[in-house]
Amino acid sequence: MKYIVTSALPYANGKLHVGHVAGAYLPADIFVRFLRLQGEDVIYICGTDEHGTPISISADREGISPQEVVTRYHNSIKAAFDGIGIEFDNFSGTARKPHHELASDFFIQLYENGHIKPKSTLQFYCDHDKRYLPDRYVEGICPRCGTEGARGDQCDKCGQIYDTTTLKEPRCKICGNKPEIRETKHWFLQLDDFREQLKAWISTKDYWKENVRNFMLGLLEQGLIERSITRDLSWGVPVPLTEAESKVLYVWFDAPIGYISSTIEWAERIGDPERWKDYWQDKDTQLIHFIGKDNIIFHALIWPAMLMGQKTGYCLPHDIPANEFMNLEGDKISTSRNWAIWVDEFIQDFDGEYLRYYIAANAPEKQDSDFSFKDFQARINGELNNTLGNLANRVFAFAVKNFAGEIVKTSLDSDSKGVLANADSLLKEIEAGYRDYQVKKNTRLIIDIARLGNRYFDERKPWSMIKDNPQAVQETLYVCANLLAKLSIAMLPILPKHMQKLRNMLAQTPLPRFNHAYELLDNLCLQDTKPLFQKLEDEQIDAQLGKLHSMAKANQEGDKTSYDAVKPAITYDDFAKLDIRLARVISAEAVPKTDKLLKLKVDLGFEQRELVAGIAESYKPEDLVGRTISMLVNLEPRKIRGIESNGMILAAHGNGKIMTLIPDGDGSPGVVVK
Ligand code: B3M
Ligand code: ZN
Repeated sequence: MKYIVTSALPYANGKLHVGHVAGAYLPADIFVRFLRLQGEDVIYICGTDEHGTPISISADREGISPQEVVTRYHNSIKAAFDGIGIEFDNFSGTARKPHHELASDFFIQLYENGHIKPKSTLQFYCDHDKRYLPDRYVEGICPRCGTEGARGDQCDKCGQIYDTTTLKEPRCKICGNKPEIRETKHWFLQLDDFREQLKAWISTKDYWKENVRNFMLGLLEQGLIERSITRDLSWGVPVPLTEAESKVLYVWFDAPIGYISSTIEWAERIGDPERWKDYWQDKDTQLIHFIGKDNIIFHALIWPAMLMGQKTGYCLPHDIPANEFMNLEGDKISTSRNWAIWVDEFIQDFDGEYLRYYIAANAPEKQDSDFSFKDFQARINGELNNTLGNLANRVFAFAVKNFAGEIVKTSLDSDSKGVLANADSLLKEIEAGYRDYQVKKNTRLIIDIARLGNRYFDERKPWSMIKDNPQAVQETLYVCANLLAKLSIAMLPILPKHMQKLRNMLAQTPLPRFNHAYELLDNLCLQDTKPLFQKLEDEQIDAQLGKLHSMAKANQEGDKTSYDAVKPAITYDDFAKLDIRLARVISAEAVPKTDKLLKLKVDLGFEQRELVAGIAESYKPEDLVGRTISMLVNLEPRKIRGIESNGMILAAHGNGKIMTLIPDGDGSPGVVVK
């Protein structure tokens, strides 16, 4: 049997946080490690999702190319995965050429089979920027709740989704002008063509998790509407049709194809370019997609339809174990509110495997779960240190002190036999649990093996027998060392690094099979024994909680600046291109119908200028008149709300306030700042 295991491709538009890890990555990594222990033929595939409007918007905002945004986050995400031992066979990215080629091919095959059709639609068009504006490029007042700053297709405040053209007072996010509504053409995937095939396919999936299966049955019941799969953007996979100039494929159309293109990249990298076909083009391959619950529709409906519509025979998803969400300290994780634990920061302060353990023990498999720092501390200390670590420490210390680390086979009394048999029946349950993605239950069962060992050790009181009955002590150590060997295999998928260390201390082979856990090790000589885990102190946990709350608070007050990623280095020549000077404000007035904008007239000594500045929330017009401020004077003119703006005021944005930068002394207008 061959397996392709995938995890949802993370957007290359932000860093990795614990919610991502809990949803799609750790459960998959654990599953893959388990399959390897079973000797299965498995590849684990992922990569970054590098298209979509948010990435182009980030790039526009920072004044860099989308590729630069993508490279920055691809590297950051990959480093975070490395730090917590998530090991893919290949980690690619969807902006790469082979992916573009395969995605175009997918489109063409569906198109030629009549499953993609064009249709006229109404869309915003900015006459100033001469372009159609995809949903997120438009901002206005929510037609449902009246909130300012609502996105083109969805309001963050009330969560409603609406037709873009119903947005009130729409503005182009690039230039601020009012866009017009124009007719344009887009291409739609005819999902209904696949209805019967999908129904038949789903009917064979009675083993799917309930959340996924019910969701799908509901959708099929409602009927399948066609889905627009093209967008007016320049960043993405160009639509491979001559009449679709300046349009790209919708990010959710090309992203899942990334699972295949990343496998192709893998095959090339291992020097066997056709090898990917052995997996993807074999109908019996078990293709398993690990995702978060918000991605179900794309993986269980649209993606299978896309695969069904290809001439190339690809395997279809065998299972889609979608997880629920992990909250944080009782609240939904939110990157915009900075309410998140970022993996790169976490692994600066803690061992990455502590995160694996806590998330595994608390996995949001059937319902949302919660990450709480106090609970994290309690579990690491209580379960890893005081239970598992304690069993290893006391057994190893005793064996080293009294028998120079030699543990030999002895005859077993009925208690000893009973303990070992109990452990084996737990192992059976654990083995079945891994097959069934039950990481949370397994974590508990493995710790139960350690509990069994501690109880047995306590009851046998080896410290009171060592003088009179060393044979009985040998037996106790033999049983406990074997329990440790068993759990070193059972826990290997969850804590690979620590269990490897434990196995080294037990002088065991690096990569066992799960089956070996049922066998007894007859003789062993302990090596280099050391404590496995470290306790987490209250101060460490308090510091994390303090940081979490202060970051969220700073964010709420508008002080995002200090947490923005530092931009890439520039040369002195780049800097020298900026002409920054002092300017004196001659007059100031509010721009009608806005809260944020002031129209200023300034004196630069050599000339006077008019410009629009977004500082009205912190300054009244009369406060500014007569002040000397600093200004970028060679920014190309821009039209803002119909007013030509010739320059930009420099101001710091922090703690919810805007603070213009003023000279420390009497500077006359026109003086250069450098
Ligand atoms: N990029 C991740 C998300 O929705 C999205 C997954 C793509 S999987 C093909 O958070
Ligand atoms: Zn515009």
